Amino acid sequence: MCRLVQLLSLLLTVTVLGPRLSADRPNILFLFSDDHAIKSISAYGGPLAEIAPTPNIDKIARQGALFVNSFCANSICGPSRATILTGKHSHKNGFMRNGNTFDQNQWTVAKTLQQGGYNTAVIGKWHLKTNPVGFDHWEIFPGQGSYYNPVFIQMDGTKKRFEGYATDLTTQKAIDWLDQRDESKPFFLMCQHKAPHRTFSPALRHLGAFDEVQIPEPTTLFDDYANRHPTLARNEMEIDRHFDWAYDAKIRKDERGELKLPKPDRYGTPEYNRMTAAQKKRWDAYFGPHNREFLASFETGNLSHDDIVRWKYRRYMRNYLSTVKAVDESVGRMLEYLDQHGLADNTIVIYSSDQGFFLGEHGWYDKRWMFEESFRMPFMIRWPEVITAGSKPDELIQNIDYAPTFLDMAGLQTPKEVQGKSLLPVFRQQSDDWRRSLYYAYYELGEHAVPQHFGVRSQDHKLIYFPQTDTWNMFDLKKDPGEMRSIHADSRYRAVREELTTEFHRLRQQYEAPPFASQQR
Ligand code: SGN
Ligand code: CA
Repeated sequence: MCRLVQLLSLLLTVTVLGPRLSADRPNILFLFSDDHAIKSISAYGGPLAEIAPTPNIDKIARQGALFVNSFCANSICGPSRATILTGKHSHKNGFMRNGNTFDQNQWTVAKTLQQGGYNTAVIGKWHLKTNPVGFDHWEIFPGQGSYYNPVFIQMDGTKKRFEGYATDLTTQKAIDWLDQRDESKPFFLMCQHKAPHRTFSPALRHLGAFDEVQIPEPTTLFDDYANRHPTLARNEMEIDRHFDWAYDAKIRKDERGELKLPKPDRYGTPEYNRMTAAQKKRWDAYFGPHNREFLASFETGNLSHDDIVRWKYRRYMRNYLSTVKAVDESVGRMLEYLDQHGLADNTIVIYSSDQGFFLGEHGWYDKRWMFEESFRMPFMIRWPEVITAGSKPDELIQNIDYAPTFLDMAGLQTPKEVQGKSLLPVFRQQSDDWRRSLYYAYYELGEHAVPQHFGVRSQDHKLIYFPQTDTWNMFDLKKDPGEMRSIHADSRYRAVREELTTEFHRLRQQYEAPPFASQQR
């Protein structure tokens, strides 16, 4: 009976209202950042909720849905972006590691949106080596891009350097494109920031924004890496052992006189070197006195090893949160633009980031791991017509789902080969048969010394396989949310282990994952 009513109402919609005119279809504004950990977004709650500078990003969550179980398929930049464009896991779209080259001949969501009548654009960080295809307009950073006075590649292939701060320039270019877009069509705009990626360089106006703020330390800042895979202890992403003094902590060699700081000090100061004399002056006016104060106390010899780690953690977080502040201001400007131009009702707004990031958990910065902090992606979406404001769906979603969702929202067909699922049933709270587990694959071989690993995550547990050593870790996410103890060998978890192992192999088959051996090169 219920089905009959649904069918009749569908028929009525199609016959009476006709297919939606292209100009009526919703615009899609995809606001995206690089390495934005959910912990640094107030709406996600947690220990930094009080200090995270995200009123505008939070607004999207408040007026739409905040996905509390959103994950990536491969926690690294290029692969996450390739997955978003193709709706497929890395082994299917061919972009498995940052060093790969995106095959722009393959199907992408942008191509179908463009062919389906959308005016399409991407501005900011792209990081896929080949130039964008499927976009009427694009203007992208080469590679990682820079925070200060960045270069943007133009559509004719030339490179232009613009004075200013990358987050602000990306926003302005997105707004300029909106101003001159083809208004007879709905738009799809990807506004993609460099921030808050390393080297965590704040805008000049935000220097010092967190000086008076108490930043809580994660309980695992001094993790000893016991009870888990041995490579955790061999990582190269520790605030203690790998956070560079000049590059990351912003104490240049020329500021130190004769003083020798403990290692590491491998890189220079590329962002500082890009600055104009006026920019350097303001930068130095802030960092100079703080650096002198730290160096003076270091010179006394009274700072313990842990004191120094804590100082570096605070410096890291102040800079990271300051770069987030500029991203949030950008989101605010974009939302304001929609309001001022009468676009807010018919524009779907999404905020996301290519993966998560460690903010001192396990003593780390960076990402790559299938651990929660780097595996999770922020995902929130505002769509007044369809999504209940303030909802917090807990379905397990992944970046393979973005492309089919965009197409479904636009009323366009998703090709069969796409591996993700449209989120529309979740938006409509009709997702009874939603997936119960996620597949993860990380293929890089060296940077930050994170090993290749593959895994499955259910609502409550996580199983990780390390092919190079043929070993496993497993975590009880409810009892051990910090993932500090592998329970893979614990006999009390035998049933869960068997179930998850079966699920892991089932997912690998479903997604047609290649054998591990072929990925070892
Ligand atoms: C750069 C960073 C790394 C970072 C990778 C990947 N070093 O190589 O710390 O892990 O990018 O980041 S840096 O010296 O260039 O900052 S990603 O977001 O592009 O995947
Ligand atoms: Ca990234």
